[in-house]
Amino acid sequence: KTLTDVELARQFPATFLWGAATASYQIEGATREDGRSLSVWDEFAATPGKVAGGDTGDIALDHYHLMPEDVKLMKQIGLDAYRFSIAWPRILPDGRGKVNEKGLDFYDRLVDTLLAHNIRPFATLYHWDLPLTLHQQGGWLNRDTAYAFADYAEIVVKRLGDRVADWTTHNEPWCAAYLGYGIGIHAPGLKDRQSALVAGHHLLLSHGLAVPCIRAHSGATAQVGISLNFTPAYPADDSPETQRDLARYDAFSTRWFLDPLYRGSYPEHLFEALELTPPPIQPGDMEIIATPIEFLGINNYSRAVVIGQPTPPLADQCQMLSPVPGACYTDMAWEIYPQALTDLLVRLHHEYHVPALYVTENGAAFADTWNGDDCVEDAGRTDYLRRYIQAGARAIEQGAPLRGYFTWSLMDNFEWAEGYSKRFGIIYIDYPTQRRIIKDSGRWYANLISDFHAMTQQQAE
Ligand code: GBH
Repeated sequence: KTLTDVELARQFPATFLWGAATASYQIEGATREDGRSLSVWDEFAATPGKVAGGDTGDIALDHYHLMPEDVKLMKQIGLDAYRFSIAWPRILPDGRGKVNEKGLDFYDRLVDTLLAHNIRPFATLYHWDLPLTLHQQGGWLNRDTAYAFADYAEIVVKRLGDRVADWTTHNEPWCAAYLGYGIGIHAPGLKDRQSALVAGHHLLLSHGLAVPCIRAHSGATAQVGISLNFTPAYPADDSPETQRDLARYDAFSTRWFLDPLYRGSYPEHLFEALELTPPPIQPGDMEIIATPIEFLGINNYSRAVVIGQPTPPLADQCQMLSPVPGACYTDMAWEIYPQALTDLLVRLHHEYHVPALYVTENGAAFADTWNGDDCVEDAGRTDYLRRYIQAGARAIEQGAPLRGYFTWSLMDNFEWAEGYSKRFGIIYIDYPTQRRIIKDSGRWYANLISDFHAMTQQQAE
């Protein structure tokens, strides 16, 4: 049953945080300004055939210059928190060594502007824009990159840690490893499945190495986490083949990164199921990776439906049912299935005992159009958000420690290999003029947040 917005707001505890998320390369532009060096995504996007329409992040939404206006929009929507990422090549043009103060200055201004508007900053240290110089030294295939990342984390936290309490090391290392090194649809565009395992291990190691650096240089309240992408898998039927393939797919898509972080080991049989050899794990690595963290970030958009095969397929090549008869899809052809978010949060609570969870990304791409006035109708997105937020409430009811929700995304942006063709924002961007228009879904979200605050205010009185 659908709740009214006030009823929906009432499902959440008073301390719940409502936010929106973005990432540096997807919004900032100004890729050659103030000492920023290039990242693997600058090079990838400049390579013909890699990104739809030949789009690049060169200008993007020009957030680097329009940041104050964008923070005002966040305030207008009433966000409690804003999740953004920091571009490593702005801070360390060579990936390590000499610090570029102007790069740090930008995030310093962003954080101060957020705090002046009473918006809590959630900073992500890595959302895929690896400095090109590090890539030329092997990138995530080189173990040294993990140590360079910990040094970079320390530099950033030393500068912002007096004002930023909430830190995420990585965004979706699964994507960085598998899409970037395994199948090459993301930067740096390598197509070698074995390399994906190596990159994945070094990404995990870099996370574990960075955690104590962040704590050491941040205020006493530092909350450190990581964001993983989850596409929960369901069986298409109840055959034993389907059960078997489902378990293989789950190990690859969900547990590859989750198990090392929370159980200190890779899923049993993962490497056999991929027909690959284990990555180079040195003594002590798994302990470093499993260093306790304060929260887990959940990025969830959709689900997968697995159909078993007569002979077991490679774990990353399981057969999916698509389209699911009767199901609804977004513009990314991702199925809308809010129950998967409830199931996932409850599973992480029961099976992994994660002490705190945030939804760090959830949202929908739709082909929005703007006809020149001050509104954009996107009823499909509002409906999507309402249903997924309600799914979050159901997980809380079942005991999941969900502390906040960040929608993806604050604004339409550079959707990686899809370029600007896919719009995820609750704010519309008219790219030729850089005009921002709050969509109907953004107005709806603003109302939900204000209903929520009216309720908590009342409870306090
Ligand atoms: C996130 O990636 C990113 O963090 C963010 O930057 C991006 O803009 C946003 O989501 C929207 O894409 O291929 O049907 O099996 C999400 C990437 C999406 C990767 C789901 C795995 C599996 C769906 N993930 N995808 S499917």
